[in-house]
Amino acid sequence: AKYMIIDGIRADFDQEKNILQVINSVGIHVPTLCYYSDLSIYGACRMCMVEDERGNLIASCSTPPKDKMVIRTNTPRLQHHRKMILELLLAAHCRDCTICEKNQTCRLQELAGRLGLTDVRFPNTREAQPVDDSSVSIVRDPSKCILCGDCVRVCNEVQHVGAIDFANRGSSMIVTPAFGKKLAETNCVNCGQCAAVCPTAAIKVKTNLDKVWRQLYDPGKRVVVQVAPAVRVALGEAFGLAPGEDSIGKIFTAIRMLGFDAVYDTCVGADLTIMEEAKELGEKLESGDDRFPLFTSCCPAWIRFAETKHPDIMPYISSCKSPMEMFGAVLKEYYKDKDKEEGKETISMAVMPCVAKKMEAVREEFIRDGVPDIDYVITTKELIRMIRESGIQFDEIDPEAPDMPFSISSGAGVIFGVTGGVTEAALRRLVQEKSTQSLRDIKFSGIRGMEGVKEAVLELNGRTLRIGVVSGLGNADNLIEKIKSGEEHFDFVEVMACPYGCIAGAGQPFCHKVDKKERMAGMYRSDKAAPIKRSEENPVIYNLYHGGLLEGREHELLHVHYKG
Ligand code: HC0
Ligand code: SF4
Repeated sequence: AKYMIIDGIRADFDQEKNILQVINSVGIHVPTLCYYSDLSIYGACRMCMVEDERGNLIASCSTPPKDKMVIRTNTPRLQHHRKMILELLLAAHCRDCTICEKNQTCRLQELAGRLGLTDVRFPNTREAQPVDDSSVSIVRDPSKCILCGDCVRVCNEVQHVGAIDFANRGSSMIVTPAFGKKLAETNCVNCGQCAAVCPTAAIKVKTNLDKVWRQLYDPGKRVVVQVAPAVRVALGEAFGLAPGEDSIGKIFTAIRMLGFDAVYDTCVGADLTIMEEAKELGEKLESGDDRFPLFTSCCPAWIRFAETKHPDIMPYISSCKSPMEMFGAVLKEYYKDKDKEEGKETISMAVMPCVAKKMEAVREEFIRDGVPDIDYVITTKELIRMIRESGIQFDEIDPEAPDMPFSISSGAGVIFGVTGGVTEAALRRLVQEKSTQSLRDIKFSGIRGMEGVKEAVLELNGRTLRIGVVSGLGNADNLIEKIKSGEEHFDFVEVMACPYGCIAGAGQPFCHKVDKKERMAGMYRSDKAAPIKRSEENPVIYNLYHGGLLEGREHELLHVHYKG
């Protein structure tokens, strides 16, 4: 085996792409700011320097390991070097840490603490920069940017959007949309992945917590809230639970303690989506029109991406609203008469792992008679802030159930939150043979797993179905090009804008790939524990369609025609 000697410790290596990964494997975490293992290596921050036998300084993130290499990670020179870089960065950085949203989660702040910095010996070189809050999802504050470039790379390489880039040279270099535009004037799809990788608060998620608190304290308002599938496996991380541990019951309890009037699970909306989307797929397969597949429609960043980059495929995107919007419409209808009787106004909120949902909620297509079906979207992280602020001890509270009459959802609804989940849920609905074996066949067809592109061929009701599952818009972009060129052919394609799906949405607490894997496993565990596996077996859904408020109103309440 190949090996390196790191601070006197022998470290075997094999597939590791760079020295940094080998160092990690022996339990040493070299400080880094611009290294994010899912992206290409940029090597901008020079923080991860190590020293070789001859005293050369090497950037460990961008140097491949060599057999029998000897390096040291902690020497007087390295210590001096790291402190100096950090001081230079801090000299050019706004230092209002105590009132910064990233306080205690900022990686720059963390490093300053870790290296014991107590002084910055350089004059402040920061130029005041205007804040860009034009987007409904994202706020850019260039005065907090350390030019690590992670946002630029995620937007270009992973998402194929390219809404932001470096501009200018030398000391006036900044990250900005082209031609000094505001973010809202670009083709940004509001996926928030730039904010998810930003180590500081230079790109952050826009918050509307002030307004949410005001609604909660207003006696004239009935504030109801739905919680998205993927929130359950990530929120607990902020309170010491392991990634992937399902804390949905505690989340319901905490939400009630915060003063919300009713709490629901978006998985009910997902069950509704499956009813409509599976029907649409069935009809499409019948029709014989198979030039393009049916694309899923539940991810709003994907919809934006299709509108801006592939408008010609819009007719092939499912007409189903997302689960959040379906459920939002149902809830507004459900409370209509009650509101009149009680002289109240129902405010419909959603807790989402996603920041594009903030944009979806304000789209004109989801505003009926001047009233939006979803009034406010907050992220998992914003709910964490509310819980912290109110002093609720999340680890100590007991789990509760969601409110009647929408208190039951299926396992199919839960797995919407991982890549491949929507497809699996739809197939469970479509397959005629409702057996444990058919559940298993679908599970092992190739649609599960962490890969950004998955393809599956499945026998369904006597015909062969070709399925594509992609997460990350760059993967979607490549797949669409292949479909257009005739190189690939599918009947159904699921797209989620965030790599791995909603579990890794930009509204979730920051985590690395290993933890995302845990979150994914947690979603499948929750499905396994669910007494109902298929959307059509959910009695709540049955009641809504049969003599319930959806009867004859499916088209109006559950479908959408995007105006582009
Ligand atoms: Fe998702 Fe959804 S699964 S997009 O990833 O479809 O945000 O969790 O809520 O709407 O259900 C996000 C997660 C949702 C929606 C659902 C879908
Ligand atoms: Fe790019 Fe997504 Fe950030 Fe918009 S939100 S700038 S599309 S990474």
